Amino acid sequence: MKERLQQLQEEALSSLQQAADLKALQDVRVQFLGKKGTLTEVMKGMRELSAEERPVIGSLVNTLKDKFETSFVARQAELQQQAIAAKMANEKIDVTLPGRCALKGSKHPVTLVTEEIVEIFSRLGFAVAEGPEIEQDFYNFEALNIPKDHPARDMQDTFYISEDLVLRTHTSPVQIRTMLKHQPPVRVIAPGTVYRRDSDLTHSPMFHQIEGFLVDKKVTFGDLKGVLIHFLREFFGEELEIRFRPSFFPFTEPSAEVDIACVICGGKGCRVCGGTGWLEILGSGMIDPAVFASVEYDAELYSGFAFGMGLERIAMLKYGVNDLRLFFENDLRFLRQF
Ligand code: 2NL
Repeated sequence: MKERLQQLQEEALSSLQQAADLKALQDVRVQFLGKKGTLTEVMKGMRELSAEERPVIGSLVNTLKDKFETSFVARQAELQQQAIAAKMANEKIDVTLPGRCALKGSKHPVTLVTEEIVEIFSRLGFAVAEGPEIEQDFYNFEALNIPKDHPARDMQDTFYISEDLVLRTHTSPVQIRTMLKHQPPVRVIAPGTVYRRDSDLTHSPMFHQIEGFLVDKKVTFGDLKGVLIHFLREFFGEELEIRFRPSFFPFTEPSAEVDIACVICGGKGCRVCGGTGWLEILGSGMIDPAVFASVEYDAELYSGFAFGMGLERIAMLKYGVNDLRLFFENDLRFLRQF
């Protein structure tokens, strides 16, 4: 029996050493100490031993169990260490690797020109005003001296929501609202989205505009010219050539359109300016007394000028973009260039 125990000890301890992982280690334990384990089987034979032999063998069995237990715990710790080490190696992060670059947005070219124009007029004391894109007929048309039978009111140009509601066709209604709320002197610039029933290569049904106006005592056409020339030279460059050309708008009298020397050819004549050397850049004029009447300003006491321009057109000229549709497609290859 002693020899059998000695042999069993060698087998068990060597099995523990050979267990390759924690699961195999548990199996060794069951094989050795379990209900049908090898040691358990050997101990059953103790019943046949004599009274002198039994305590000796019993003591040997206990020693063997202790040795097994010590060995088991040691091997278990070793395998646990190995498992952790393997996991760490597997999940290792190289913190010195360069990070993935965060995608950085850029401002839309129409936003950029809006901000630059607002900045120039802010320096002249103009405040920024905003208003609703869904407008009442009164603010969008009636108060601006655009009578019911005027072509600008035609179903072809305006998105009607109801008999009385439209998508604003310009940002002038913002200025009407401003005049109804504030007495002169007022200087306001109104950038925003506007809508017209027009869609082809050079027209989008949704586009952007900036309008401005100034009302005070003794405002003259000279003030209009001075402010607009200053703005255009700040925006396009000090040397820019500018001309004022008589025009007509229902809400201004007299009215003028402003041309600048073609930014592409410098005035020589090219495809962009249609060979004329000039580019139409904005519309303007002295606010019509009929507009003052609708906001109850005293036209005998006050005068003022107003102007408006399309922002997509300005952005195209400033950045040399030759296709209006690029502004609305949101192609990142285009937008990332700004
Ligand atoms: C253009 C021409 C213009 C105005 C807009 C205006 C506003 C009020 C009263 C009088 Cl509240 N006028 N705005 C005046 C002249 C021209 O815009 O070509 N826009 C793209």
